[in-house]
Parts: sequence; C-alpha cells; structure tokens
Amino acid sequence: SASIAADPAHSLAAEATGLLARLGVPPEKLKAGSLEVRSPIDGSLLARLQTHTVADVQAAIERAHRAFLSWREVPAPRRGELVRLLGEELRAHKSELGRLVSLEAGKILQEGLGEVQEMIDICDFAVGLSRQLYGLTIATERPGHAMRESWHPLGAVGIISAFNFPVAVWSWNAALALVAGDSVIWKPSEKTPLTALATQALFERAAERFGTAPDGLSELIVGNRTVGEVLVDDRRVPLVSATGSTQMGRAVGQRLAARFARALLELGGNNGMIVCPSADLDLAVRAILFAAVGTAGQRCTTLRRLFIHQSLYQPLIDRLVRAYDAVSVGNPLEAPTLVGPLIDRDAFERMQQALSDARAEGGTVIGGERLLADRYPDAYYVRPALALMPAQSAVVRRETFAPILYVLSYGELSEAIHLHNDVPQGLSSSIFTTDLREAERFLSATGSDCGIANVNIGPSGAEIGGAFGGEKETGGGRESGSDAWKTYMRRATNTINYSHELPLAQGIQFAI
Ligand code: UN1
Repeated sequence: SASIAADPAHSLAAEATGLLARLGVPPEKLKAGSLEVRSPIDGSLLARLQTHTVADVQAAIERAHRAFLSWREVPAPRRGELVRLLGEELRAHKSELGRLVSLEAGKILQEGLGEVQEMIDICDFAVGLSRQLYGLTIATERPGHAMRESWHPLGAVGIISAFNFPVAVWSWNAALALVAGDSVIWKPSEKTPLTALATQALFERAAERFGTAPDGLSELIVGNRTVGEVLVDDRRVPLVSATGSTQMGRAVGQRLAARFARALLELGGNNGMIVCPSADLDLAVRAILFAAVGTAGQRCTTLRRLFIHQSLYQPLIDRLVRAYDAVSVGNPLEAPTLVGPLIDRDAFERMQQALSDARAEGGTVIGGERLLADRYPDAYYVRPALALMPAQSAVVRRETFAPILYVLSYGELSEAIHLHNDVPQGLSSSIFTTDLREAERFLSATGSDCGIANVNIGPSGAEIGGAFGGEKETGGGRESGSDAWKTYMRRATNTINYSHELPLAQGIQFAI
C-alpha cells in the first residue's frame, strides 16, 4: 500500500500494533522486553516482548496441569463447545489475524488468510470429533465377560511451533487436545510471537464466553530454547508436539524418550514429484510452480525435488523457466505478489550456500539471486531457483528451507521411485500421470515411502481432514485429521467379568 512505500518502518509497526489491539493484545505489552520482533517484509522492528523465565514456565506448567485435572471431567461434547467458540472468534477476526501472519511471517496475504482458514477448519473438525471419541468393544475368550477400550484425557500437552505456520500448527494440536480433555502449553517460534499473543487473546475471549474454562487451560510461553527445554523435560507434560527442523526434533525426541514421554514430531521434508510421460503438463506446471515457490519455499511440504521423465525433460524445463520468470517477488501485502521474503538473513545465507554447493556438485542454477535490496536493505527477497542436477547428490538430499527446486531426469519409473525414496526425509510426495498403473504403483507399498502421497496435485497444501505427518527423519508424528486425536488421549483396555466364575485367560488352572 502507499503508506508502506512512504515510511515502511513506521507503518508496519503501527499497523501491527493496531491489528494486535483489535485482536485483544494491548500496546503496552509490545514495548516492555528484550525479545525484538522484526517483520521479514522490511526488517523493521515491530515490537519488543518480555520473555518468560524458567520459573514462569514452571508456573505455567503447574497451572496447565491443574487445569487438566478439572477439564478432564467436563463431558467431551461440552469441551467441544469451547472449541466451537474459538472457531467463531477466528471467523470474526480472520482478516486481522491473517494480515498479522503476513506482517510477522512474510507470507502473502492470501496465504495468511489461508492459514487462519486452516485454524477455522480444524476447530470445526474438532467440534464434530468431540462427539466421536470412539473406543472399540472386543470379543473376549471368556464366558460372562466383556472387553472394551476407553479413551481418556492425557494431560498437559506441550506445543512447539515454527515460524512458517505460526498459528495454524498450534490450532491443529490445540483443537484436538482441548476436545480430548487436555490442556495446552504453547512455545511459539521466537521469530513469530506476536501472532501467538493474538491467538492466545482470541482463545481467552472464547474461554470467557464459555464461562467455566479452568485457568491455565491454554498457556503461552515466549522465549528461546531454554524455556522450550523446561517444557520438554517436565514430568507433568506427557506429550510434546514439536514442529521444526530435524535437528531440533532429534534433541526434543531424545529428551522425551529419556523420561518415556510421548513425542509427536513434524520435522523436515524433502518432498518430491515424479512427472511421467502421460502427465497433463498444464496441470503439472501450475502445481510445480506453487508447490516450489509458494511461501517462498518455506513450507515443510514445499516441493524440493522434481523427477522428470527424459522424454519430457527439455520441454518441461523450458516451460518452468518461463513460468519462473513470470513469478512476482515482492511485498507480500501487495496484490500481484506470489513470493514474499525469506524469514531472515540466516535463511538467505543458507540458501546461497545450498546454491553454491549445487554448482560444486555439477548442477546448473537458474535464478536464486537477491532481489529488491535497494528498496528493502534489511529484508531478504530472492528469485526462486531451479537447480538442474546431474545426480541426487548431497545438497539434494538435505532440506534447505528456501525456494530451490532440484530437477533430475529419469528413464524408468522404478528408478524414479528409488531415487524419490532415497533421502532421509519422508513427509510429502506426488506423481503426475494419467496412467492408472503408474499412479497406483506410486501409492502402493512399494511406491512413495512418505506420510503423504498425492496424484496429479502437488505435495503442499494438505487439507486438515487427513492425518498430517511423515516418516523417517520427518519424525513419524501425525496431527490434524483422521484418527490423529488418539495421540492426545490415553487408551485403557477394560475387561469386565459379569459372571460368577473366574476363568483365567490362556486356560490357566490352579488349586487353592
Ligand atoms: C508446514 O509447513 O509446517 O500442507 C505445514 C500444507 C499445509 C501445512 C504445512 N497445510 O502445505
């Protein structure tokens, strides 16, 4: 907008303060502390927040634990009513929160709004779920007996989220946890605490309207790795759901394993697409473009590896180069922009390192350079890069959180599937083909080894109704739809004897 061009630093901070006020976060909360929050749009300072101390975190965990002890006794459909109210608050404030996501995380406005839509969708899902927390009844071996399983609330759930989906990831976890009878303690990325404060304020409004939610049902802790570690190590937190790098997940997973706590890990992706000879190329080009450059390549589901059948290789590369040329990179709040900034300078430097590694490994890089440095000297905009690689070398096998698409060619589908699976990560994948045999083979037990496998759509943009997550170094967790709710509850198997005998299992007899 005109005002941003006139005085970017002033107007982004002022706009964020105004949005936060409308979302229920007072301006005095934004000036007090040592944590500097900057907008990736122009690098300007948006706020200074107070961070929580170790003692604050321990107190928050205690409040959340106490909240759990009473919340677990509230009937699940009534718990669903709180989540329904949260969904209403999100609907009413979608435009403000979506815009704040754009300001703080740098994604384009339509994606900021889309992120809030995912929050609304998971609330709807969870409300329905609150009447469907079904267990099984199971045939028993013994006469006069019944066997069933019950699903009970688990406890206070820790949620560690990343900058790239600063609020939706909380909601995928929190909406399920709350209907499951759990409380939640959220540690957002230090890069995106403002959207977290806003979301917490919306939750508090919903809780106020609900009337009888216990204090501490949803806690927010702001700070760095140290406060995250307190959360991960505390015995009152039986489940931690963590989204972020594989390196972070390895540390969190090991600490949780040491105290036998449950881990739900959503870590790196290195998502691939195979384009077969029969593919609809118009569809494929659109899908590749958005999946590879959307969100400036900063989704865990971003398309990073493209395997093109050799018969299509050159024509498809030509089309992609033209499509990449037409991509508008710029201020994410402005209308034609498809690709906003990288989150910060570190992200830019890691991207440049990956591109130089790609060249050293024999690749040809098209694009990838910094853009708009004159207009935004403290922000990092880049032209999305295509890297034509001679082989799936080291750089292709690691996740770089930036818009780099590594392109390889293949001859036989089995070779493509082998290469596709031959990376440490296993989140999302897709195939473009109109051949039924190829599609079904990709989806079969010997096809893609990922948690998400798609046909004729890209690997990103999963709907909340399915279980979301992946295998191998992606961490194995599933959140969001399907039966992901089971991770947030504990299962009890119950055997009931309504007879006058005591038949033992496995035919055991004994005399007394
Ligand atoms: C993430 O990048 O952390 O499938 C999650 C998608 C989104 C979720 C991405 N629904 O792209």
